[in-house]
Amino acid sequence: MTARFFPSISKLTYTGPESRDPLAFHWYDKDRVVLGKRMEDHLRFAVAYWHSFTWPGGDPFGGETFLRPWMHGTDELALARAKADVAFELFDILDVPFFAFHDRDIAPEGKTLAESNANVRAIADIFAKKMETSKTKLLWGTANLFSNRRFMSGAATNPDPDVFAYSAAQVKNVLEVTHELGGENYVLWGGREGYETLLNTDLKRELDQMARFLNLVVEHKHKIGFKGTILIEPKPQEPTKHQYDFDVGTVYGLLCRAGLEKEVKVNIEANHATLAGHSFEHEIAMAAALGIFGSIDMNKGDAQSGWDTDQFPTNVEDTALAMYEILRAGGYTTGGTNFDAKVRRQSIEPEDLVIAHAAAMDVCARALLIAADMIEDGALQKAVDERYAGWEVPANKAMLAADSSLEAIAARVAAEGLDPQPRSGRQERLEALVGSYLR
Ligand SMILES: [Mn+2]
Repeated sequence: MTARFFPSISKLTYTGPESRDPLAFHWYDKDRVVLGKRMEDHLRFAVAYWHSFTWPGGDPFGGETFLRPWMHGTDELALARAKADVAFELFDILDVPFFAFHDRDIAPEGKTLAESNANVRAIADIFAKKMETSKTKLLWGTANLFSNRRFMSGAATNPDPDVFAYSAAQVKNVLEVTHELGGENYVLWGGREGYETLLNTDLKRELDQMARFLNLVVEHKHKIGFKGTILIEPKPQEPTKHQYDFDVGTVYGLLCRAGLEKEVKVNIEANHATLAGHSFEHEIAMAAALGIFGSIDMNKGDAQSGWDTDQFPTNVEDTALAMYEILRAGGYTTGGTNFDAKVRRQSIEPEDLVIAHAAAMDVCARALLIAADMIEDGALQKAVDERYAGWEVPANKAMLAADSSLEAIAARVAAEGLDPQPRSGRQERLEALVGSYLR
């Protein structure tokens, strides 16, 4: 194959909102300062290796449509090297600061785990060399503990202890590779950490296995001096019928049970949030409230489909509400905006990959500007502050203090003759206010 997969496309630049060139940015102006920070530093975009370079365009009714040249040949490592060339070519065209990968995305599985791990290291060495001259850094690495049939009953939660051991050894390798590449996070997605039927499942035992596995990962992180964040990516189901990392609230419960609520954060995916029956902004706000907000996978589902369609974001209002919650949470620390999204199966041209990312970056940038307006104007926050203003009164604050009691509160209600009067939640007024920032 040729060295360049996108021969006619050069690095995209900001041309302003008036231009209609699909191979340019109209809102993403990386050096523009928003709330005291460059747009690029706010958004911290990442390209996902899996969807962009490894997924062949199949669906349950038909196979490959993309026919990527690096997916056809006999020398698997040579193909993996060619794929790495294409990946860094796209990173450069998009001018993105980050990328993210699973071990199996970047290198072929060998006959043994040792061979597989060596393949991952070989490609990681190529990444390291490329990263010396590329601006693109590693947002996170992760181990694929779900594709191979050995993981069909789970990884850490498998009834077979040999699979637990195999998974631990695989994670050790990818965590170390992520550390060596300067990765800012390490992600655990438990796609098969769950069950199909309770009839064959010891739920408590599996939760105990999962808790110990998480602790093993955190202990090793500290042992090797990895300063990045360990992230869990919640998802309610698909592939398993029920997943233990159902949503942010459930993950927080798992973390508390494992004693890791101060060690591990969440990587929240928009489509996973909606599959769990939540809005994306709900999951972000919940994670922030619980002190475990880490990073996001920015994609969306299809409103008419009940599965994970992993589409690039196109809805500015929805994205603005998510960005508003990210800004309210103080923005990212080690996290970023990872496009865990894929082009549609019929979008077979190389150009489609570039345009999908560029348009999504624009949606996020525009959403960031709107969210920044909401923050700067302060009217939304003011309405919330006013709604809870009663809690600033010392006698009311005292009810939440450790020395309060039902007796004392009841005595005060009697003494003051309290008779609470309902007040409007003003939802439509606030929704109209949100609409005003979209103008
Ligand atoms: Mn994801």
